[in-house]
Amino acid sequence: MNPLQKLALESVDVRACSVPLRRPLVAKVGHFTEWPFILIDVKTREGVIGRSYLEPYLRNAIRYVGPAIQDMAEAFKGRQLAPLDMYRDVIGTLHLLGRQGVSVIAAAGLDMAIWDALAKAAGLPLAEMLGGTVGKVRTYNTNGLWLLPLEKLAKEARELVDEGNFSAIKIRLGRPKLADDLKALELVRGAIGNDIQLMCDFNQGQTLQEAIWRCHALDDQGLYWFEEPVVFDNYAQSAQLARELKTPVQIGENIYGPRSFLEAVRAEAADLYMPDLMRIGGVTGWMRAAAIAGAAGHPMSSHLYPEVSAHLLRATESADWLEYRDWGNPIVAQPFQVENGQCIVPDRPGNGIDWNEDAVAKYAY
Ligand code: SMN
Ligand code: MG
Repeated sequence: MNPLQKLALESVDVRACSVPLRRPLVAKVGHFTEWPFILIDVKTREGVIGRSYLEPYLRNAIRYVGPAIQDMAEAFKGRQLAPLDMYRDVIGTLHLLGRQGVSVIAAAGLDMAIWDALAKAAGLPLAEMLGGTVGKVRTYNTNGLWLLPLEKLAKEARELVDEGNFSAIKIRLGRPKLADDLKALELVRGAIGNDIQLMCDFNQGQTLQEAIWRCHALDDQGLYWFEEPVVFDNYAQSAQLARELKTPVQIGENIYGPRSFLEAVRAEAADLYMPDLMRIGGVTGWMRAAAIAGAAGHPMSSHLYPEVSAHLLRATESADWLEYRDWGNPIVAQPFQVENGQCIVPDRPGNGIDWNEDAVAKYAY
């Protein structure tokens, strides 16, 4: 198409499906045997379709996120597709909906799909549209090592490394007994050796008292980072841990929007940050957070959303690690490839997401 042609928003299709998990998730945030997705197709008058998905954790989220997306799209019907304008108008003026929660989630989904449409219309991969290049992004495997019975850990740890010749994997910690966390680490290290980086995630499952006690006890285990040791929005507590501990503290997946992100950085709540596209506000929210993290000198990793996050990490000043999870692979037509622990950002226009419609129909609800 003519690259100078502008796009106008026509309508949005929002669908839900839920994909069975190869390895059920067992974490402090919940137990999941399947993973719900909200699929978004932004249709333009010019015929270009922008695609994105959300991972809302809860099956029922479609009931409230779906209408919020439709309402926002309705407000933009016929207008020029422009994510910054959309973000300003939606986040900035829909005061009743606020700058957190469902409104940001809905805006984020729409934002990612709009950026996809624009990049497609320009004939550029999203990374290039943002001024970067396509290429490789280092990635760690997060596809397992949940709060499982200890005897299952060694085999699964080895599998996780071998699935993509990964150089880093993540384990969830915070078992009732500290001795069991230590045993878990011993078993995993025994299976993968000392050359693989091992991130760990507490999923906010500790009080400050427990976190001080447990994280100090784990501080010499060579863990690559301590993720969300305490509730995510108590920046003062998180900052205390980041100051006290040798192991870097990582937070970010629950932070809503760049303004809250700036508050976390100002509070020195963590050493490392890993925004989640659904909560940080899509591509627009990510790029604003990335400017803050880059200027403040904090490495920035991603949370879920491997396809869009991979493009963004190619355009992020302090880009660190992509979190790789394959739970969405069945519903995307061309899942991203991982080679030697590196994700390959595909050299095709847009964010690279297209639906495997047969699978979407199979898992629709
Ligand atoms: C996580 C992600 C998705 C579901 C549960 C837990 C985890 C992560 O916090 O960082 O991968
Ligand atoms: Mg986490």
